Amino acid sequence: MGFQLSASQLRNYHDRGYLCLASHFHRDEIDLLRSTAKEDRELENHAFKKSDGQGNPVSLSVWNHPGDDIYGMFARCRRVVDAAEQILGDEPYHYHSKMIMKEAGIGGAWSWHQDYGYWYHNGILRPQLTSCFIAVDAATERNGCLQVIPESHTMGRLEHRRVGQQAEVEPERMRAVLENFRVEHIAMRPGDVLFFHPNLLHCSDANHSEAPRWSMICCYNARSNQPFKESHHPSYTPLHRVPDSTILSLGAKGFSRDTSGPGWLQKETHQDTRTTPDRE
Ligand SMILES: O=C(O)CCC(=O)C(=O)O
Repeated sequence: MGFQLSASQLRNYHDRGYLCLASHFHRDEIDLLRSTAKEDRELENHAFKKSDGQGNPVSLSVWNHPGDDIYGMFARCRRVVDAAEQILGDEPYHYHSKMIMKEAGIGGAWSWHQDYGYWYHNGILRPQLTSCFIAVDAATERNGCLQVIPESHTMGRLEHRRVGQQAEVEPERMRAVLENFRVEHIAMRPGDVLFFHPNLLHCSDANHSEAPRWSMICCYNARSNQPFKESHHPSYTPLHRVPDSTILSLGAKGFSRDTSGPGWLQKETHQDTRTTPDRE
């Protein structure tokens, strides 16, 4: 194994439902991802907007398979995949990645939710997945950093309902959670990462600042937890890990125009499962 979390880091993840790793990516690596992504017309062409129910759009691109581009190097590098393997206690496979483009002044909010609130509907039996949130831009309270409720993953999967074009935890329960648990704002510098459990409650505010807040989130499922039915995200597909050094040696390679592509998700597909109440 090329990268190892310490026993106390793993314990923190399992106890609190998340783990922050400061400067997990070096400055030149994250600068390369940022400059490539912000110039990448394919990434932009596949972006779709969802209303946040508060008057602002949430803009994101979602793809299923990591390729040989810079995004694939981040999603396949040992610093991420080996950590995911330790967290899951099983071989991880790539479930999907997304770029969240929370633009200055307009980027929308995300309501309180658990990712397993909707992945459950994709035929996944156990919450044995993990997400790696990579700060591409700095994330602060002002530009809508992620907020989490430590230990909320121990509540199990909660009921969700539709708000705008998103899913959120049913309000009566969410009010009780907020009265009894502490909210933590996860301020991050570019290159910091946050691994989090699929039942961890999280949300983020709209971006009312002048600073964009882009982030890339890579999600992994355990091989033994592959879905029992087909959905818009893949079942087990071997993940070819790359050495960390390939990020810089590859350079500024964005998405290609290849017709097969990385398995882009369309707005309709993504909305279907995430926001339709009777499928939540
Ligand atoms: O980027 C954010 O602020 C939240 C993203 C999120 O919650 C999600 O993709 O499930």
